[in-house]
Amino acid sequence: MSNTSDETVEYCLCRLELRKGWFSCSAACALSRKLGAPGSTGPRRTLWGLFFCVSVPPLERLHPKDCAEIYSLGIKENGIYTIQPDLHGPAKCDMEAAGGGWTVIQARHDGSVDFNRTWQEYREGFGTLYALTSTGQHQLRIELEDWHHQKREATYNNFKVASEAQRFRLTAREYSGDAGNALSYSKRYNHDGRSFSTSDRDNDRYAGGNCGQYYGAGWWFDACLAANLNGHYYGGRYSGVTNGIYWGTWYILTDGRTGERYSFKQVEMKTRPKLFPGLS
Ligand SMILES: [Ca+2]
Repeated sequence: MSNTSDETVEYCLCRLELRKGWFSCSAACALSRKLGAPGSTGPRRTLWGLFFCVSVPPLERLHPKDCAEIYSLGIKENGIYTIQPDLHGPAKCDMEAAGGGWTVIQARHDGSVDFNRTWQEYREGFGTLYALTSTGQHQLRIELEDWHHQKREATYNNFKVASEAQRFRLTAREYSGDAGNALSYSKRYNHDGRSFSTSDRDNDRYAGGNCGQYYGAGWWFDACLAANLNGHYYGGRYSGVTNGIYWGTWYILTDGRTGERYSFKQVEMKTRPKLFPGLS
């Protein structure tokens, strides 16, 4: 196979607009090529979504490695794209926030997905997360929204998720933002540098039990938490164990009268390379 520098290949990317379920992007692209002339560049709207066909030099991979690479190819529309490594389905790309190029790695918009999963279930997604952040330096952006349309964010300029051999240890340093640094709240409540724990795998620093089991979530528990974005999805206020979607530096207060706590309406966690070319 020749691989000269002036050779280009067509790269077919698609933004999926179907609301229900995942859709195979590569299958849609193949079908689109079969049915119509693929020669055009730029967005093409079809029955299945919006397609972008761009000509680029041959890549080492079949697909872009993350949303930042898609952005650097000139595709700057929010959407769901195929990336490699795949996140067990296409990835959601945020091409707008703080310069764009973000690969969404976790999202809570309703209670439809249960985050109280086993170690075995989490490891599948974490393999991808490790691959996304293992080479080069990466940023983490966390966006929180409450039930009154208030939004805040936390950005970590040094973000990494380690391999399974290192129990998917979290690195989240160099904070900036307006939501507060709940991942490094105090010496005892410090999620930075912690291993991941699930209800069936206790890697936390709480000697008296398993935080993952107590709070019913997989998370980088310490002893136990100042933040937990994988907590139970509540419709706002709740009482009892602090097992909701929690960010202790924003809405840390418990209502003294009712004992109620606050859970968030929406959360997104996203990552991109620190040296992102889209940043001016
Ligand atoms: Ca423990």
